[in-house]
Amino acid sequence: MPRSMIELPYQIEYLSILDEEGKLDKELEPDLSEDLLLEMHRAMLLSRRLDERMLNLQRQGRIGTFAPVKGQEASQIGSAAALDESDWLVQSYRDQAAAVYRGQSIESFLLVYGGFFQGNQLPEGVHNLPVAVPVGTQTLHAAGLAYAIKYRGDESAVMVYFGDGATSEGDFHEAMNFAGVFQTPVVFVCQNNQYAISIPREHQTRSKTLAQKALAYGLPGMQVDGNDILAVYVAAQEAVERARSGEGATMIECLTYRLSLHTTADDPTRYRSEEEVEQWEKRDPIPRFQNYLQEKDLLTDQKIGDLEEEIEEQIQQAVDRAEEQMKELEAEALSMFDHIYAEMPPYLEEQRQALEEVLAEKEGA
Ligand SMILES: Cc1ncc(C[n+]2csc(CCOP(=O)(O)OP(=O)(O)O)c2C)c(N)n1
Repeated sequence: MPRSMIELPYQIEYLSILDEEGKLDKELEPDLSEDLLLEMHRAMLLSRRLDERMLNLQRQGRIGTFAPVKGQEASQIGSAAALDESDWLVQSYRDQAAAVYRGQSIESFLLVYGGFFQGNQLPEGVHNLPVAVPVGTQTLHAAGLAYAIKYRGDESAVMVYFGDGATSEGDFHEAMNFAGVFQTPVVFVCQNNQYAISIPREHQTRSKTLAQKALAYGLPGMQVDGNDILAVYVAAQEAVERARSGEGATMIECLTYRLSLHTTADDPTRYRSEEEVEQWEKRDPIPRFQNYLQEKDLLTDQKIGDLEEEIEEQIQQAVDRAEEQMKELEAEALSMFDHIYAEMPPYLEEQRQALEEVLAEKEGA
């Protein structure tokens, strides 16, 4: 029989636990502690307010370009919450919600986006990799890191974030293939926020889902409502368990939406409609989770108000500390030329000299 069908044993499971109003599917509700639920809620709110504050700072010229998380908080916090401290988080440029949840300071991000590489020096014990900006490259870092963990016989998992656009990059496919072949403990979390800058998801692939890309590499793939933090948590928890118990990698596609700008250099009104944004605003992950927590009597309007004040204060203190540090680090600005080339090319030598003169002038002023 030269022509016959090969049966493929896989399907893509879709998971949603909280609907758009935050109403619960009781049968699927995970058994999470009150502390964890409130911690996740706080982290989402902190990220939302940090986005707003950073946008103001950028517009005032106090930091440079950055990528807001707004809309994707559930995808990031729900997945990061399934990790232990000893696990690793491999982040890209829109993942500060998860990175801060994992113990990275707010100041470190303000420094990085203020142009100070020192922000990328992560504290001992925080198992996050620094932000990777080249799209998709971090998937390979994660595959390699997970290979090292397996090689050493450790039991940690690695979680890596990337967008829908990154699935069009060769790096993503190499990383998935490597993870499949070597059964490395990686959780690939695709935050499908529907756009790669102005390119809609439909123009990235003809595949019905992004999760099904996993099947070609012999990995399980799952699609979840990425604005439903409970669904994201459950999927991530299962994938992390699989990784830790030696069963290898998983890909999770979180269906979500970037409610804000691609970066502060972007104008999304040029490529997407107001109606579309409004549709997704109705699925905003934060009010949805708040409704659920209020239904469970874990949260009241009063408590949310108190939390808002506490978060505002926390962010203000971080901004003050970061701006103080920026002033001090300006004096060391020449160090940006160190550790790049053994022999500096002439054009950089010129730039270094020019900066040296500017700094000397400032010093004398
Ligand atoms: C290798 C590479 N090519 C192009 C860019 C420019 N670029 C920055 S973000 C981006 C879109 C990425 O979209 P996606 O992976 O969906 O992530 P999102 O920004 O939506 O979170 C592009 C093309 C880059 N940073 N790296």
